[in-house]
Amino acid sequence: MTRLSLCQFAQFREKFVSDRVKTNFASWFPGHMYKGMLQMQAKLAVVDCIVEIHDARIPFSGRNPKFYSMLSAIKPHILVLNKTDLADLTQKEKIKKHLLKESVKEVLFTDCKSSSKTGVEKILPTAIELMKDGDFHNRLNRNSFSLMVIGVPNIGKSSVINKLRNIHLKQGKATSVGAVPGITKSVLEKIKISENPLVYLYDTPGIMTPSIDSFEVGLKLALCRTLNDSLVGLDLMADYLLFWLNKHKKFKYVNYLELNEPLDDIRMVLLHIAKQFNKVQKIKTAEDFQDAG
Ligand SMILES: Nc1nc2c(ncn2[C@@H]2O[C@H](COP(=O)(O)OP(=O)(O)OP(=O)(O)O)[C@@H](O)[C@H]2O)c(=O)[nH]1
Ligand SMILES: [Mg+2]
Repeated sequence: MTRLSLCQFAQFREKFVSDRVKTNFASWFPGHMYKGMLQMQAKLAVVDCIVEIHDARIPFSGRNPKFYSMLSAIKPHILVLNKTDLADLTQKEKIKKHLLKESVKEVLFTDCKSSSKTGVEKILPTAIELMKDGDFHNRLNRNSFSLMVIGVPNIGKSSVINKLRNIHLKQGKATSVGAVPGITKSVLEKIKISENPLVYLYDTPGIMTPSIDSFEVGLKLALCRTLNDSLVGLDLMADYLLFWLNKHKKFKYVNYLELNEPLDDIRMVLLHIAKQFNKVQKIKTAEDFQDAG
């Protein structure tokens, strides 16, 4: 039987159960996030449009509800789903339709790792178009207008800003990017991203939703690296990923890890990987000690 047919017949867990279901994801709300939220609210008066960045792999999970209630309810709000290079977007139109039902006025898809078609080039024209619906003409009479980029940690906010600056001003990095959550720690001074019209942008710290009420949402956020791994535990994250891949019939991992068949027990997968990389350690059992004695 081929690997593919084994995938079709395999039986998997229907529910994800863990004895660590009480993991307190909400405990990761460091002081800089609280301070950042206050700074963002204080800047609202001078902001014309909110650009919320989120991870395209989890379009329906983990967005911070405080963003809609406190920030976007009074300003036009664009949702940018970033990291599309890592996401399955076969249902793109469906995702968009669903998200447009909320307070969001437009949904865009971006990939900051790509050097050509990134989608980032659509952000500024979309923001300008949205302003036209409001008192845009009054705004145009002003010297400049400002956008604020918001989102949960490590989602690519600073990367999008640097791309925007590169596209519209042909200038280099203006704000720091890093692979771990919590790189941007405060609302930064305005960064120029376009000359004509004159547009500035505020980068903000990633603000985690203060209460992650669902265990699975917490695990999804952790797998997208918006939470620190140490808070959740790598073994738990790996187990949930395996459960999710099997549940959604995504079996590429079988070939990738050179397994003979899909597995539902993370310990078997980890054992296989350990053997593959020769990361096994011999340990003495009680019997070995008896033999030696
Ligand atoms: N694969 C992929 N990685 C991306 C993309 N955009 C950003 N990244 C990576 O994601 C990580 C976080 O990027 P940042 O721009 O620092 O994210 P941030 O939201 O500003 O993070 P904080 O300031 O910590 O909240 C970095 O390692 C980036 O290189 C993307 O479109 N695709
Ligand atoms: Mg940042």
